[in-house]
Amino acid sequence: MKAGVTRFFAVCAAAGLGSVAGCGTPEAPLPDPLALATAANESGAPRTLEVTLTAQETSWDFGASKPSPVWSYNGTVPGPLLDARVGDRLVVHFANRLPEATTVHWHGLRLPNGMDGAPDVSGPVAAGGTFTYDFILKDAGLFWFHPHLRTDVQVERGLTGVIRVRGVDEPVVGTDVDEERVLVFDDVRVNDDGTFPTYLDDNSKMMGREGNTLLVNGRRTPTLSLRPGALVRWRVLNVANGRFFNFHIPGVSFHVVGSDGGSFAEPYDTDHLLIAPAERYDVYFRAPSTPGMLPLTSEPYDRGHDSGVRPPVVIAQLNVSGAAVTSSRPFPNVAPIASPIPVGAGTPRLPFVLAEGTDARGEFKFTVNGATYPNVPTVSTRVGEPFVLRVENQSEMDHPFHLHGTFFQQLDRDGVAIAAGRRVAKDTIVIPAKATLNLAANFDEPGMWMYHCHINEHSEAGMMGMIHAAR
Ligand SMILES: [Cu+2]
Repeated sequence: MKAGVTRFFAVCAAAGLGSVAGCGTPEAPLPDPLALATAANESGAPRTLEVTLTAQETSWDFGASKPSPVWSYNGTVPGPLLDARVGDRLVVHFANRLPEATTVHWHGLRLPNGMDGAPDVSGPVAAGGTFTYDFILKDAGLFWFHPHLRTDVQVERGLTGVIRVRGVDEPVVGTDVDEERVLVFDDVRVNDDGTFPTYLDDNSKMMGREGNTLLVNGRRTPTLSLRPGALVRWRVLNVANGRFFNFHIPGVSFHVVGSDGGSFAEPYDTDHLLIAPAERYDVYFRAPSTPGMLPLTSEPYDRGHDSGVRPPVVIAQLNVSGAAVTSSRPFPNVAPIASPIPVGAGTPRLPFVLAEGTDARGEFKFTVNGATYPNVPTVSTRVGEPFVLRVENQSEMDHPFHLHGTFFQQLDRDGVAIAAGRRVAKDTIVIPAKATLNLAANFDEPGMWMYHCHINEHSEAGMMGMIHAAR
């Protein structure tokens, strides 16, 4: 945007005079402050998205007295939205201009093992180094990318981005829904002068660091405009290190149609939507029919160690205004993407026990099967052969469990079966404190696939391991 245009928007937008006479031209609408950056497609080939992605130091305004020294992909927090269709080829020319090594992990995508960005599989990308990621987007859904090295620090500093892979029968804005947004929820902890604290307190080490600044698409407590009565689709993603969001809008019910890489055969309605770090949800709701301001809050949720004893926090304001929508579109029909993974008496069961404790020096440690990564014994399975991950959480707090390279489907919790219509292709799921979940999975690519808690402080403190999928 040119400087003159910027000044026009600054003056007229601040005065609330968007298009009022006397505020001059241009005719262009005000820029959407929540629009995600995009990356230019460098390919002319059909069904190919080819982009350059550069991890670099940038400054970004989180609302502190000074901008923060973030690490970003292509200069924005979050990084660019990569928009593609299922079956497309994605080529990413990655350059690391950070002062330390990193990788790019493509969270939730099924891809060849060497493209997964796991540093112990394909090696880190050194400071100043480059790597080209190149693979086919096999599944529709909302996915994301982030480093898989010093994840607690590198993700916190701003290295996140979104991949939206559209399916063949996606609802169309203007025909099936009135509007659609991709919303990236995050929190960062910044000092008054915008710098990042270097010291991590004990509570952050134990619970995962929660920030003092809540962000939607990189903006602090923004205002989102909605037309009265509009049918809205939100595709939401939580990229926070440790915070669980428990969304609530007064008087609004969320119609939940999908999560991670799948759709529910039986969508459900809820007025509270819990989303743990790294999860995604695909939800619809109808905006209130009367104009006004509504808060989007995160309501208390106890994820262990008395973490639910605190007031709600406001994440954003919803400004319901403008011409009312009278079309009263119904919620779209969404076909389930995944079919059930067959599980029988002979299906192999792989046990994973999650626990917390302290090491000999008194530091917190988070273990899988009694060990911390990289000392957790690798377990083995075979490509194309369904297996069941039996994940038992012996600790006093929830852990969002993430598996690379494929999806899983939750079969039960503590022996109580999940209804078939509520099984969905997930890559990240909350294992509640003291609970046991059975998850059916099946790799279609060979290799060493990581699994870990997606509270980044926990995976860095040991709650991580590998599954070997042999041919
Ligand atoms: Cu954890």
